[in-house]
Amino acid sequence: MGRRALSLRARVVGHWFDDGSTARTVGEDSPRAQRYAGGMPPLLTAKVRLRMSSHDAHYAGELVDGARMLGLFGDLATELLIRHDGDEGLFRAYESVEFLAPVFAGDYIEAVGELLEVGRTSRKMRFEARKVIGNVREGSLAPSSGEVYAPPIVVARAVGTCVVPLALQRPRPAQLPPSTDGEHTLGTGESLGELIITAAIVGAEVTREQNPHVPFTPDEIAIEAAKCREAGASVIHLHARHDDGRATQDKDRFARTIEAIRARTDVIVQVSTGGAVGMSIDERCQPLLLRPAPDMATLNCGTINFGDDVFVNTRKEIRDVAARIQESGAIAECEVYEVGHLDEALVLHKENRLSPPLHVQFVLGIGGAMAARESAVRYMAAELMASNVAHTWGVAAVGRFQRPMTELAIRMGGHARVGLEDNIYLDKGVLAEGSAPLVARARAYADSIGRAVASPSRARELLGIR
Ligand code: KMH
Ligand code: ZN
Repeated sequence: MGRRALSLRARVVGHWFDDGSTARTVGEDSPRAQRYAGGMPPLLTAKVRLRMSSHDAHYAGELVDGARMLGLFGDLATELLIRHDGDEGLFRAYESVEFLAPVFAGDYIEAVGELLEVGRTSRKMRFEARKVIGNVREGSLAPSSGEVYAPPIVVARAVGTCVVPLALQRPRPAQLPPSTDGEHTLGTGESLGELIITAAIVGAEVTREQNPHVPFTPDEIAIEAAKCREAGASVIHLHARHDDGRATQDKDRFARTIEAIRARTDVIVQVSTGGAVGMSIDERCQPLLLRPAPDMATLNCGTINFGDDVFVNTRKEIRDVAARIQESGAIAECEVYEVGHLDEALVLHKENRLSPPLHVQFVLGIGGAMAARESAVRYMAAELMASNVAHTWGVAAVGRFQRPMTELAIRMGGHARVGLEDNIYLDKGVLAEGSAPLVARARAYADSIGRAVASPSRARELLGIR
């Protein structure tokens, strides 16, 4: 990179993309600006590391030209597009390019690309190239002497947009058609109240073979929780795992995991009392023995076929768990896998077994239970409204239904749960790199319809957590 490259700073303002959206220079507080500035987690990442050779040197003193860094960014963009769309796509435009430090032959360059936003055909990305190792280049030292830069030296940054024509994009599952009943319409986000995003980051069933980003240890879980908080989540739905990934409801393991989360972030912690299929009620309820009690706990409101297993919650057991939740001081969230479970939740409320307001999670798409269907969500939301019970409701849909059902709930005024517990894919054939990208996408959808996202402290108020 020479003097010419160092002086190059390109900025394009008001550029139109294929999908009709505008890439603008934006206010520093907007979600878009935060995302560019590194404040929000990316949807996908790619990385290359390589050594600049004398073939790369272009200017005097073995300086490498800035275009070489742009070449790396182009390779990263291509990888991100192949991962996301199954096609190499095309680089359309750079919105900003900054060359920040010289690169010489012999330098080791690590370049990172991050997919930030996905439009109909446009893909917005951020890039950074860092020098991690270089030659010392001091006359008094041997020409072969080198050094490790800790921290690495940022040599170039850029933000740009690529396009993948619709016909070349990997086929995606059809989205739900927009509602036609006029009861809830798009574009009224401001009137829908704040959105509480719950991140289900661990689960009991999902394995690292299915998605290598599932966190197991307390630290891994806490790091992921903090990323999800940064992306817009205010509640973490929490399971615990042994180091080898086995599901556990062990009280001490939950204590260590919650302690690690608390050390990193201020999210609301909602412990699972469902655990894994086959666990006894005593085993499942161990996290409720913790003091101070967890903020929230799930209350599974009925028995279902759970894929090939049976997830047993008899009426007696449901009341037993409800009593343990009340005794602990945690706030219950009723997990509703079938329409009849909603009636059970309302009965539990009537029996004064739950601290008001009533919180209901519609769990959709479990094999053998209620499918992920818009009509089911509308029916249950309407039933809750008709009950005249103070309540909140949210949707947790599994697999490919997570995205359309999340978006449905967001535009209907409900809340939403996303994360690897329920869905391991960001898109068809594209594994999510943790739960944070799924949270970021839900938040981006809320932003797009003007619905605000609740902070943990605001979510505490909405959920009645003291
Ligand atoms: N793992 C499922 C069998 C909950 O967290 O309360 C139960 C579950 C529900 O995940
Ligand atoms: Zn769970």
